[in-house]
Amino acid sequence: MILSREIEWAFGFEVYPFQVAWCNELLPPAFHLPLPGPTLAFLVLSTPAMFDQALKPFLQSHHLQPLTDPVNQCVAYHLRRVRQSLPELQMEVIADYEVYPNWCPKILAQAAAHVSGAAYYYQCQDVEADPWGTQHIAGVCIHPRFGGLFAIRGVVKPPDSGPSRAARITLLEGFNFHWHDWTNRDAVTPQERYSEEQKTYFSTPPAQRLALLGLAQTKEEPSTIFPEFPFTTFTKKPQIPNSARSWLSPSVSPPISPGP
Ligand code: B12
Repeated sequence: MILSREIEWAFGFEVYPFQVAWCNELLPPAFHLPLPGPTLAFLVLSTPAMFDQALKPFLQSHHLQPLTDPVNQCVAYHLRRVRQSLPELQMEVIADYEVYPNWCPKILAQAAAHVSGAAYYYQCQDVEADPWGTQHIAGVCIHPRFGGLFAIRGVVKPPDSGPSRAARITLLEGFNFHWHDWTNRDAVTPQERYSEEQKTYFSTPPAQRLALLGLAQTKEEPSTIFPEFPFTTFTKKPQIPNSARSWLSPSVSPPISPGP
């Protein structure tokens, strides 16, 4: 996941996907995330490493600018940086401290952490015959690796609208009717592409792929269960002819070919 790669490994954050409905189904409407149930959202939390990996460099690089709330400004800076580096995702962020005018939090961070699997939210209802009576007991999230040493920073969500109807039709028709020309694989600009060689391999019917690789084989009866994927058994030791040696030999790199 691009979002994780951008902020997790180098800066001490973790990112967990969840479906909005998982959270909203547990909450009264006042606390619902303002998104359709099927929307995919991401919970972002900071780990102990964030202090050294993100906050300290942030403080050093921003020493000339006014800092009123360093940690929140640092988190906002990193999420803004990710958003700018991935403009096509049009990400929106709801921070843990954001509230509506009536002071209701915009996200219930602990419930979102629980449903995303980031942390387990222990509440008084998890204690059988709880001993607190009417006293208010706040719940607490426990992270499987960091215990209580983490903080939930917010929820990242895609735009409410999503791709247009026309774009969805193009995508689905591309996959169903034009999959062989590979263009539908570029629905999002890929960061890495299949080489022409790899495309040739995956464009070849499975039954002919071993031959493409130059692996000698003798076909026995094809499977009648999946006739389009005939089952073959090796009866000879595979041999590598010259044509395939450059594909299979670790000492020879495959030729670099430009993307489509
Ligand atoms: C308001 C708030 C406070 C208030 C009130 C605290 C309270 N819990 O009542 C004050 C200012 C006192 C406070 C203090 C602290 N807070 Co505070 N606070 C928040 C905040 C902004 C909102 C919490 C809230 O209002 N919840 C509303 C109540 C009603 O929600 P609820 O109790 O979870 O009830 C819902 C669930 O039960 C749900 N539900 C029902 N059934 C089910 C079933 C399941 C399975 C699930 C998942 C849910 C669910 O429905 C209920 C709603 O109807 C959150 C951040 C956020 N955006 O969520 C941080 C947050 C809870 N606080 C946090 C922390 C760390 C603290 C402090 C330790 C800070 C400090 N260093 O002093 C102290 C601890 C004091 C304490 N004992 O709570 C962390 C908790 C982290 C964790 N590990 O759980 C949070 C998540 C902030 C963060 N960024 O990480 N806090």
